[in-house]
Amino acid sequence: MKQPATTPSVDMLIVGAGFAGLYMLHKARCMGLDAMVIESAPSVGGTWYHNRYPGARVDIQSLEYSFSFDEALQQEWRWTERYAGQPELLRYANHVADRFGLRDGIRFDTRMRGAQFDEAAGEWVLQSECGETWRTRFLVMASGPLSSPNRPDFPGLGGFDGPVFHTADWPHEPVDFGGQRVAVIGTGSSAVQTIPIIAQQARELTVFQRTAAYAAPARNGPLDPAFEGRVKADYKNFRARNRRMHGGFGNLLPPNPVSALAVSAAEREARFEERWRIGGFAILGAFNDLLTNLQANALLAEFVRGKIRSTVHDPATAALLSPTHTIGCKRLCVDSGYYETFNLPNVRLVDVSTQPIERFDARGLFIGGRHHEFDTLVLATGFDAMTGTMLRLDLRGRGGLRIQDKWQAGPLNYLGLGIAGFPNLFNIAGPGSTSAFTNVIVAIEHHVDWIADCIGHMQAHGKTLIEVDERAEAGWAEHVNAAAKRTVFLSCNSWYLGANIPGKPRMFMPLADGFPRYADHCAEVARKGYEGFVLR
Ligand code: N01
Repeated sequence: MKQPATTPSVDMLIVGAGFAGLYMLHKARCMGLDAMVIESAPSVGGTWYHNRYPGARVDIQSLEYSFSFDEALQQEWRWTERYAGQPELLRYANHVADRFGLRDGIRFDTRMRGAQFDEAAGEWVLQSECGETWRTRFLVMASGPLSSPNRPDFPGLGGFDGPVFHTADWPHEPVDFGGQRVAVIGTGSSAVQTIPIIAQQARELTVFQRTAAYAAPARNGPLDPAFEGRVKADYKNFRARNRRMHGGFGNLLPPNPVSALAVSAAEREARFEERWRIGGFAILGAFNDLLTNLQANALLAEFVRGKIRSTVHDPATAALLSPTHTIGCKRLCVDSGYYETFNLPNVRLVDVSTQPIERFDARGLFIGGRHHEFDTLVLATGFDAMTGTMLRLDLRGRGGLRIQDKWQAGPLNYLGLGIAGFPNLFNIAGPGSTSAFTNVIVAIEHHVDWIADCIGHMQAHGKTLIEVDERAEAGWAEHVNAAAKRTVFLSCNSWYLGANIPGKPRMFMPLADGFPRYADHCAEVARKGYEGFVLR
């Protein structure tokens, strides 16, 4: 393709048109910046564009998992269900794009190949996969913490004759499983949501499980208009109260401030039951030490195993479905009929924890020498989370520093927002912030607002460059690690640790310190003139 004589230049280039990219673009425009987004997909929505597998649904209530930055938007949008499904979330993303006139600032079907920092000009030079180039002063990575699907390297998979789908890269045409023998690999959140739906359609469904999942019932249903009215009558304060909650949601049902170890067995059971009936993540707040004390955690784990035993008719299947790791250590799944699905006559569970999947052939796969035959394969094998997308790029900072070298031992950063050696680059909802432990829209709004304030501060003080100080970055890595150590999160292999990807360095990536403390910390940094950053 012929290149224009001069490289187009903008004030801010944003990568990704999911919720983070949309709000960043809106905010940048409100500040008078010349901003644009590049997006690899043909439309907006990010996560909710790609993860369109049957059953995909949010696991935080929609009245909470939605933008708060515009009062008219939050009043006019009507969710139909307590937990919106993927099609409704995608409609919402499109509504936001249209309502704020954002589409003309987004280059669709444009995938970033890399970007290098031009020290002389103090600008980033970004290339697309198709060879287009832009210059920008600020580069904002809004590319999502869960946007690089993990496709395990199963021997022989390429020779499998049937269709292969990944939950995170689902086709746009409807997939008909009718009359099919379907295999699902994986039992994380995506699998837990899609298995009950696929089981209704398929002739046979075989689920290959490496680690059993803890799932709490969503208790999804139509959104109660009276409840919606109450929330919307005081939406501003409702949102503000959520921002003071550990996970950025759930202010109507705060965690019980009592230890699980301080009450009688009967009292404990009653509190667990109460929250199990409410559904979703409520159960994790039944006591204040379920995610920080292994003994307390074990009591909740046993409660959920009891629910599995009383739901699943076949004792051997119930035993296999019963997790043995700490609960919440991998993100708790929120389900609609997951365990019940294993009572259906057409559904089979196969353990691959002791004997892994050996290889595929044209008609199925082998485990321990035994052949399992099926027509269609669904990979629900998750993501190369938090760093996967950035590490696939040719991203080079000051002095040609490659992001792959910078993050060789793990994703060093400060506040999750900036990286030493990568000036004027901001990351949204990535490692080092509470992103994965927060209602992610709350995290996104916080990050975007912080970035906008920071740029406003730079403009007001005649600064053009901001860069993380390496000492602040080292201190932050210790801070993230120390926060994880105060929890149960280091006690199992999760994507939070990078443990789901062979060869990935183990470093606890999200900050487990709670959103309010994190937000206060970021505010304090700003108040002190962006302490820990160097401004020039
Ligand atoms: O991915 P996962 P996910 N052989 O990594 C298994 C968000 N999300 O897409 O646990 C056999 O959780 C793997 O086994 P193991 C949410 O934050 C939210 O389900 O590594 N099995 C696991 O069972 C979530 O946490 C929603 O032993 C293999 C599964 O594949 C995050 O996205 C919905 C394997 C992967 O589970 C990721 O969820 C969906 C192998 N080689 C997702 N490799 C909501 O509800 C992997 N597995 C909003």
